[in-house]
Amino acid sequence: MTERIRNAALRSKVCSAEDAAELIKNGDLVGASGFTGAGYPKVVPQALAKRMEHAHKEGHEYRIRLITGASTGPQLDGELAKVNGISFRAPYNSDPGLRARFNANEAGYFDNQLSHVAGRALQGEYGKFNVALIEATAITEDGGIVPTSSVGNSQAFLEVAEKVIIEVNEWQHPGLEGTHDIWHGNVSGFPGRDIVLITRADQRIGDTAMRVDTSKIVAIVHTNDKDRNSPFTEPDETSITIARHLLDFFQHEIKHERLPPSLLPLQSGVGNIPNAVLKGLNEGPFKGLVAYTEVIQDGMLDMLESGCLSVASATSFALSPKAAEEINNRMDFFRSKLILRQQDISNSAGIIRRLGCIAMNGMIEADIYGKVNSTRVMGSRVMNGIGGSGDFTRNSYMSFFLSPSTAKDGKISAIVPMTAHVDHGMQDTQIFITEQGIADLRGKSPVERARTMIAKCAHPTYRPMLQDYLDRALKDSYGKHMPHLLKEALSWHDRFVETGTMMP
Ligand code: 0RQ
Repeated sequence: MTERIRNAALRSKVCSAEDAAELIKNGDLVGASGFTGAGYPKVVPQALAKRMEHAHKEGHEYRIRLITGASTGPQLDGELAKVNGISFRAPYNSDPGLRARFNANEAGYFDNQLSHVAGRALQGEYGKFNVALIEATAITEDGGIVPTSSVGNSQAFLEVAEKVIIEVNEWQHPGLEGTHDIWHGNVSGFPGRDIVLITRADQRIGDTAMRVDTSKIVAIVHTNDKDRNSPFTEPDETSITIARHLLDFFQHEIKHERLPPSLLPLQSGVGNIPNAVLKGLNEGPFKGLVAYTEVIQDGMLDMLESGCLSVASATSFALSPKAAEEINNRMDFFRSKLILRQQDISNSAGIIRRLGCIAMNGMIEADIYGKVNSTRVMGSRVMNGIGGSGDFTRNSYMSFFLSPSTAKDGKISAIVPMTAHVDHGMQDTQIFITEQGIADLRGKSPVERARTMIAKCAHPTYRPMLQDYLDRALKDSYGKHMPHLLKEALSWHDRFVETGTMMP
């Protein structure tokens, strides 16, 4: 513990998780570390959940408002959801138990764009932060807080919170110290933000630790508990086909000099399709690639290993248990090639535009004109949240949505007449890829976009239905610029809710 808490004065703050949890009161606004199942506090939330359960049994309200970097893990979102201990949550969640609470309207939720959260916290949008609950690898001699496997919004929470509770987690490799790049300029405060001078993905501009007024630290808890680390799933046939289309498209763009041979800084979501894309990139002819993204996943480690990728800049890891072990065993090799930044820097619109990133994200559904719903199934049931897909889709040099053309064994078409919710307007979207093909919508009018989307991306089962909709809309729509039959546009969703399939 002495090695991990190097500031002698702060050692007097060490206490049990139960004692630390007692400092979090009913109604408190808590800013916690954590992003895609990495670097979130683990033992204090579990102790807090027990206190909440007890209070609820006694008939007392005991719930918090919780803001994080992005998704956390079962020890935080999962445990608090079980006891209905979260009254409001932002900006991203993937815990199934908490999702069920949102969808039953038993907990409030708002999925901010991930780059906005630190700024919104500083502006007071969420209210006054009572507590920052932050996981750390170590506390330095001068009181610097070294993050763990994610940075997220922790620096902003340390600034705005009245009280700070730190979990020093010995499961996190001590060699993580040095991978972080924490910039102490005015990133998201207002007015007069500083220019964040990142002009290359591999550039370090900051410090390796976060700063806090140490008099605010009220508790330090020792932990030894692992990150969520979801198992890696091998890409299936659909994902491999989608990845192959994308890699062919890259070659085509290079041939037409719209992309350089080393491509551009890559942003990639997590899951089966990104896994297949990263595997394909690693096996393909591309060399000297860099990633400027939110999360570093297994495939990126393989690319660093082979030399295909020279650096991965993100705000978090999102690794399988096997890859987490690999990184721990070979920290010396990986350390110089990984940079973890605050999420208002990893997802900064200005930097994404300056670097000219390539954005690759998944979606729930797109409509024939290329509007995208990333978050709400049938317009009303939230899945995860917009995450960083908005930050990267709007600001990248080139942006892709990659998705199977159907969901739920073909009962749902991912290409619909009109999306039941919109996260990305058609002015922000460019290229769509399904296992059926590539719809390059750049430079096209709405009607041309619709014809291309239907022909290239829709599943053959739904293609004639979409074509029929467009043909009739072209005849009967109020306006013929972006034709719609308003009474029918959402009927596919309605039919699914009524009958369990979009097929008539
Ligand atoms: O549901 O789990 O019940 O089977 O959505 O779908 O096909 O496994 O795909 O894991 O890539 O997720 C949009 C959710 C896709 C994700 C989304 C159902 C499907 C399944 C998952 P089940 P798949 P993925 C980087 C960028 C927003 C945030 C983002 C996401 C489940 O990509 O959350 O991009 N994106 N962040 O059955 C009904 C449809 C459906 C559908 C899929 N049309 N209708 N259900 N599903 N399409 C990371 C961060 O920002 C942190």
